[in-house]
Amino acid sequence: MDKPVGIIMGSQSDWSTMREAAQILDELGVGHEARIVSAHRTPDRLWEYGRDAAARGLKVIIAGAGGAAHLPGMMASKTRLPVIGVPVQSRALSGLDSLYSIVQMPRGYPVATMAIGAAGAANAGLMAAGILALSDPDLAERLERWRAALSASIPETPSDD
Ligand code: RP5
Repeated sequence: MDKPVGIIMGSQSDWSTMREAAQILDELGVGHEARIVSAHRTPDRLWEYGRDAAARGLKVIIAGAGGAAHLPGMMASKTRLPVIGVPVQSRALSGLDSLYSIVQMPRGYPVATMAIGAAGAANAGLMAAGILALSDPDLAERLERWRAALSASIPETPSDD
């Protein structure tokens, strides 16, 4: 299977959040790879990943980090591929630091920033699938079915259980 989506994160500790993106992509049959690429701890790895991403066939990058979360923005500065940023919930400031670090990019280098934490990571997977579905009718149909199933799973009345 092709792997058009790269999921990168600043630390092993981010994986419990970022695997939500991987799970959604699995459900939708979208190939992906996952790598630990830290803006601060492995800057050379970040540089090489961004330099080679498009040539390797990646189409979208999902980047998650917490705290001083510079990974998504730095990756956006290194590749023209769309970068979706996930602010990982941090221990000290509950992810507000991550959100602010990711969302306020300077003009010219956008990062599509999701919500803090697991919901943001899952939505990053859906956003990546939506981008790829623009040029993949089969994936578009799978995404439509996924959305319809979620909608159908929501009860119309609340339960006391
Ligand atoms: C960031 O620092 C990572 O993205 C992670 O969210 C946070 C904490 O990393 P660890 O100390 O758990 O490795 O670089």
